[in-house]
Amino acid sequence: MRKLHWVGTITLAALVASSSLALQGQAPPATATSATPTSATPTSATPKPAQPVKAGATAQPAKAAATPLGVTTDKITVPLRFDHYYTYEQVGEALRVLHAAYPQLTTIDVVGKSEEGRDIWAMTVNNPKTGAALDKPGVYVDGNIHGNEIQAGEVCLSLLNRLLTAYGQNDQMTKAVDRNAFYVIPSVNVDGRYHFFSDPNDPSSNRSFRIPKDDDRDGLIDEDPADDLDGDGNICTMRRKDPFGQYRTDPEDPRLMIRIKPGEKGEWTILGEEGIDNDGDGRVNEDGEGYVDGNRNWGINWAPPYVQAGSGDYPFEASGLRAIAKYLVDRPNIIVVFAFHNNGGMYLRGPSTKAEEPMNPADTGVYDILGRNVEKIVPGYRYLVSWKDLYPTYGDFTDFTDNVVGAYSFVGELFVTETESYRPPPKPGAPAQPPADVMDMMGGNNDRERERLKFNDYVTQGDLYRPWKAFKHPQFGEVEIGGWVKMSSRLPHPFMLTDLVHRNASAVLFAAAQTPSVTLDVLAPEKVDADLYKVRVRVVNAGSIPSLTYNAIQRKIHPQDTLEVSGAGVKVIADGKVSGMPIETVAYKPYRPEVQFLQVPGNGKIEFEFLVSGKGELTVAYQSLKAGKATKTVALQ
Ligand SMILES: [Ca+2]
Ligand SMILES: [Ca+2]
Ligand SMILES: [Ca+2]
Ligand SMILES: [Ca+2]
Ligand SMILES: [Zn+2]
Repeated sequence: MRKLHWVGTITLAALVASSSLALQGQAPPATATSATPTSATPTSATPKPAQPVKAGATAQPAKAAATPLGVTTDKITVPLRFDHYYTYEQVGEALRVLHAAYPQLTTIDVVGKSEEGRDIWAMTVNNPKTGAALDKPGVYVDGNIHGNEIQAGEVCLSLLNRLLTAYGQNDQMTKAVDRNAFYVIPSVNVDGRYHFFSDPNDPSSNRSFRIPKDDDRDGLIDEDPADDLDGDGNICTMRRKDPFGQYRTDPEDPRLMIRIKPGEKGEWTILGEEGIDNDGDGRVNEDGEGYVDGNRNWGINWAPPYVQAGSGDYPFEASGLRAIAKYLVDRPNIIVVFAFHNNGGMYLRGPSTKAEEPMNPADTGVYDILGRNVEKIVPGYRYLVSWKDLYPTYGDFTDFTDNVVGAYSFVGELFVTETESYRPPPKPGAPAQPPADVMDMMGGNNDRERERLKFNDYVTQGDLYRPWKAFKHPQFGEVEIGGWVKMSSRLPHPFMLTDLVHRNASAVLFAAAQTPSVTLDVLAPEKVDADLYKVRVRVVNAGSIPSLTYNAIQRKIHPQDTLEVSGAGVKVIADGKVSGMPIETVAYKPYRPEVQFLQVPGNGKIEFEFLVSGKGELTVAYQSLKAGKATKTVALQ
């Protein structure tokens, strides 16, 4: 999710618990110093401020947390498996084993370093035998800019795994590897990925880049994160028996609570997320890790934190984002971008703010081709417009890739909790309902929660939910701790992961297949006079995506494609673009007739007529930043 902690699992309890605690962090475990497989010493680690802890407010020493659900210690081998999640180190290992298996088709780059000194890896898939990567339409895919949104990384790995393991076996994959350059960064927020696995978390915490911020403006930095009091590796919810509380036990499922109506007797007070008041300021868990949101910190259309929380003190404050920005502008062939997040089942396109409307309608048409097909590739996911259908955002990634990289850009919000359980189809004629999660948030009824608990009980055999358990809290006394575990709610249970990653990687593969595929036709020169020839050149694009976005042309982001006619014994007298049907006209170009500037529309063509004098060989060369090159030679005789 891009902004709200719109947890699919939101219970009323969790909603209340998190509403005042939008920016959560974790207590760093004693062993949380970063260890990277390739760099022994974190170079630019930001020192963690001392945690001021008042006497009597020490969290219970957490016992070693169990391995998170879906994490394996098995050796990573090719083909990659997607019945488990990959820790930060395992993402690196997965890239290394893919590279070892397909050294001729892959390269691994360290794009940059994170705040804690971890490597940010990119894998390029390109077949050098069919040309240099920069000469092919580039497809960029990343994930996990939000530290907790880990399955985005598995989608990236799944894409790589599919392209490589099916190369030479499956015609579409062979064509994709031969025709496109794929640039894949499975984890953008590498510190976030590391800490999500290693630290206690809830499904929505640990999103931030590791840039300490004083969220509550008390002069201390990250001084009061959530605390894993029972040491189970999860940050759950705390509640206390209270006859004056605002909640009572849900009679249909005693694990759930219902807000009391006026006149009803209360039974529970919800104390919020698991933790203590570390700094003794009377508030619990009010200043956790960060908060700098990587998807609000890009150097375009940026707004400061008083406009939009988490945007950082200045654009590109996060070192990883600076590195990735450079990586992208160094690869101007990129024309398609997918950035994966969780959750909600959405493919969002820009613009990110209303002020950027209207989008060029020709670009909208291209997005519609991609988006409407992606909806069919990933059932239940919706193709939406970012600012209008969700909310406006400033300084976000796809605004950067739309307007600086000149790429058709999507945010993929992975996973819909509704896929976990069966819902009867609506009765014919019944009014359309918002998604069940939204209904629960609005209406505070527990229907959806009960469904999810059944899924937990009968399909995951209890993996996803911790039943309430008594705990002696140093500040609140007798409390209970329970609720959804960190590997729930926004992440599919591992048994559902294979399907999710394959379908969403297929969305990328569909878009890749639509990238411009430009060919040149030089029709036979027509002799119009002694030594004077009419040469008709047709540039055809078999992809749905044009050779340059209309936005890029409008904003002059990139040079347009060129079509150049040359030859030792020839001189171009005039040339012009052919238009009009059925009667054609040629609009002659006043200067430098030997070169034309153009864009080749998707599923379309563009034609030029050159008037050439002389004899001998004539070469027509097409060159595009994003659609590659093509050359044809004809003889004038
Ligand atoms: Ca603070
Ligand atoms: Ca816990
Ligand atoms: Ca506090
Ligand atoms: Ca705390
Ligand atoms: Zn996100």
